Amino acid sequence: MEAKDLRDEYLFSGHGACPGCAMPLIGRQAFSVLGQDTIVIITASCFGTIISTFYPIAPIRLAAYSTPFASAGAAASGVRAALDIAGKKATAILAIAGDGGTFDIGLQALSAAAERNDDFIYLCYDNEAYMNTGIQRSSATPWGSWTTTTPSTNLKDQPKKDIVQIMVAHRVPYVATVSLAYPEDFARKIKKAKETPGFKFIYALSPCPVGWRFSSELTVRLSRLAVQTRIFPLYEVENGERYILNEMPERVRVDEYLKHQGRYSYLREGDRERIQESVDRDWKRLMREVNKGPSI
Ligand SMILES: Cc1ncc(C[n+]2csc(CCOP(=O)(O)OP(=O)(O)O)c2C)c(N)n1
Ligand SMILES: [Mg+2]
Repeated sequence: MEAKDLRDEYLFSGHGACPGCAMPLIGRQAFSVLGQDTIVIITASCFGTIISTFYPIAPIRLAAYSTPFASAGAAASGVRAALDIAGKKATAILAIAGDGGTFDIGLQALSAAAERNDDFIYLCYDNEAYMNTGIQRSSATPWGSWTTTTPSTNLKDQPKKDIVQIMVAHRVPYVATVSLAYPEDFARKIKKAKETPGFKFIYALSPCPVGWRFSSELTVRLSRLAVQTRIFPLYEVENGERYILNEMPERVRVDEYLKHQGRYSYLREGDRERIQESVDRDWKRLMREVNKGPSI
């Protein structure tokens, strides 16, 4: 494979992410598609603490703006308004937040920006817990999973919040799921988001070896297994109604994904079947939307 031109790279080594962390790879991929004329908005999170504010090192070669935990959506809206007044409409804005900063504390600022259809890309990398502060459960943590606040005696007993449906319900121009294991699909969606005016929500699963308790060389494999098991389907939704499936997964059993992760090692008898049934139900619901087509 031809070596990549370093002029297309905007995230370099020198940051403090753990070995096998998906998050810097997700950021790097998005940055390289968006290019130099981009401002990155970053909240408190592993991305914020370990990559963008790792004083005195600055591994991101783009203008970056750090904002408090709850406010990625509001900060990006403000930067957009300022750039528009300055006549810089072509400058892309990428807000990056984790699942805690998106599903939980940042939800109102995100919803408000989506409702206004403000012109920027919001990228949520979902490692399914508050990792930066020590693996606390979030509303993105899956049912049956271990975290430090859902110990083995009291595993998470609520289903994961469906953030994609929440964003689709805002009827924004573009919502898409992306995976590290499908880099061409990922790059195409970032490019499409850049070219689509208005609000765009990009949602990436971000395997975390420390919090999920798996061996650090398995990051891309788990990203792929999440798609193949239908736990994390790859799809796009245009204007809140047109669903497009990008990858038809072969339906690998969910256990192939669960078995590599220590956070699932406390599952009880029947729990794996319960997870499989829930994934099958969600998949059917998604297929109904995909097959419906846009309502005219
Ligand atoms: C208002 C507020 N509450 C709590 C914190 C502490 N804090 C910093 S990062 C973080 C976890 C972020 O979780 P998530 O958004 O999922 O990103 P991750 O750390 O998993 O990458 C928390 C709770 C904070 N910075 N501000
Ligand atoms: Mg998180």
